Amino acid sequence: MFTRAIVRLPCRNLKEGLSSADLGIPLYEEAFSQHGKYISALKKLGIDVTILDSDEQYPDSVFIEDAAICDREFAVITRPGALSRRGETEGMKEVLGDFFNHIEIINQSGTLEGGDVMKVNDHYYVGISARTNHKGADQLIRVLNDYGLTGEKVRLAKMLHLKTGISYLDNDYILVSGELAESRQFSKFRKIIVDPHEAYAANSLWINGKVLVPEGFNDTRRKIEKAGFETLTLDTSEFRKLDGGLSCLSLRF
Ligand code: CIR
Repeated sequence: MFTRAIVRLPCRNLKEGLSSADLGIPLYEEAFSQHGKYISALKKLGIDVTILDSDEQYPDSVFIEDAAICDREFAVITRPGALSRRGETEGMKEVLGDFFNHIEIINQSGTLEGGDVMKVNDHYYVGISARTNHKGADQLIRVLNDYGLTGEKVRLAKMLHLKTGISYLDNDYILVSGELAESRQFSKFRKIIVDPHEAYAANSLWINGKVLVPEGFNDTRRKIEKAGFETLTLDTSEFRKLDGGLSCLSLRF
């Protein structure tokens, strides 16, 4: 169960964010409204949401998930692999200091983005991607070990982040697409396979018994419901234009 989340408001400069989506330029007003509905949904699920001011310096800063990893006892400040995003972690120490006594840091020359980090019970999967390198992943796994947790690396060929293609729901279910669907590393899980035409919905978000699913991906939503989960849909179309999904928009703990 999660009790808290931290989000950062989208900035007007959002249109300058990194993208490979080819879905057009995100509209600030629309993005702001979608973000507001995301916050409301979290609150309805019992989450106490801390809302950080927007940061015009960093167009992608709304995707706050990439700037930190939050566990129960400790948080880790990442070191984004995307140079335009590296400064997003400035100030995170103060923000996280309100909630955590232990704050760890990923150091040079490791890189790590939170989108590459998926927790399943006491074990973490860490994607090796264009954004997260072996040194960053190894540093994180050492930190996890220090706190009695474990981690393993997952090599990614095409995906932006690990959680672009996989989400752990609950009860041993993973939602998975593309290159990860056949991976032996996830063979022990019960799988909900996301069809290629709905690949974006592989980034769905389990929160306190419900699964948030991006709007417009009905095949995937139905599959999740068939597996016994209640769903709630949210429009994230403006964030999708920047390759961002539901998990990217918050830190949850
Ligand atoms: C980026 O390319 O870094 C952003 N435009 C999207 C980040 C999405 N974050 C995530 O999947 N955790």
